[in-house]
Amino acid sequence: MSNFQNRHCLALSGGVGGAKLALGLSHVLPVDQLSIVVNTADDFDHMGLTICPDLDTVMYTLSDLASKTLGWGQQDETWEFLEALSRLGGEDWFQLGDRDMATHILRSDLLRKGKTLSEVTAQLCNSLGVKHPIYPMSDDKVSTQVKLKSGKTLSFQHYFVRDRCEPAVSGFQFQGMDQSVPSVGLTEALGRQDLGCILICPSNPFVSVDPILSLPGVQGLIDQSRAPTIAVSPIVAGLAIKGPAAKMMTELGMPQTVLSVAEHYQGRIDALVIDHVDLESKECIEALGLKVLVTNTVMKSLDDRTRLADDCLDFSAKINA
Ligand code: FO1
Repeated sequence: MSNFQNRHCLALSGGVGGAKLALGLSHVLPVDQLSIVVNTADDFDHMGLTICPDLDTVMYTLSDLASKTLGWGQQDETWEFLEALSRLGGEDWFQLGDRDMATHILRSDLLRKGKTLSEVTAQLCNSLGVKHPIYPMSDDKVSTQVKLKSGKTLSFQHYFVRDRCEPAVSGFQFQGMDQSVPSVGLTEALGRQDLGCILICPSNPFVSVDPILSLPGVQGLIDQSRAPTIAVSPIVAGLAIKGPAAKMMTELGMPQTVLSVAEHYQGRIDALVIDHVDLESKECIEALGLKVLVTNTVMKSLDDRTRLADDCLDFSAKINA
């Protein structure tokens, strides 16, 4: 157990990378000392269903239902629905497993009946035995639009799944952001007197973390909080462990380095956690005024996840001291 004492940790997470650290945190912190706030700007309406990929990845990961190979959806999945859909000529580019479909159908039904996304998330998590609270970043609709160098704009899932992240990006736009407010779970966590750290999990800075930090009022609440904001770099030795973050950096004219991550978050974080392989970047990141923790940030095993969680909590305790 880290010397984080009985403080509260607010973890900000996107999909796969974030979910891994969220799992590690859930193994080292009791239920009342952890809030996990998840990006919902990847969400989209697909065939009348409201799909929430990052919420589902975190929920499935904490309930041990997550696919061990795909990084999304459920393990031991079957695909009868998708095959039947294909036979009917339906849109099968977004692969929906049979068990996963139950989540989308129930969530969509509850939302249609007037429940908020926070209420639905709490109900689904409760049903799956997830004890640590998972909150959507907002109950309002925010949709990431990917601006392409070709001048076109794609919805996020069209970019990420249908077009397999191939088109070169020039920027991002969060549709609906100005009309959205942070969820109660997020605002309450940020207002806690016992908040020990705001931990940005190793998710894509542009499309998973920025939507959360860009919500009206969130940066102000972060600035008011005494808790340090610590980000875990999703880039290790110039590569994104998973997903298009490194490719996006190149297309945005940024070197694929941990220093680029530090510069992207500069002014919004107090510290950055980087991997041993990026040790030589420590000084130039500290020169930006950031504190740096160098540790193993590649999470292959559950031990890796819990160790990184402990390291981040100890690091925040040292910053708080
Ligand atoms: N990602 C893919 O690359 N291909 C898919 O067919 C796919 C289906 C899918 C279904 C449900 C779900 O919750 C996520 C799914 N994802 C798929 C992943 C999803 O697009 C990404 O995880 C996030 O949007 C990015 O973090």
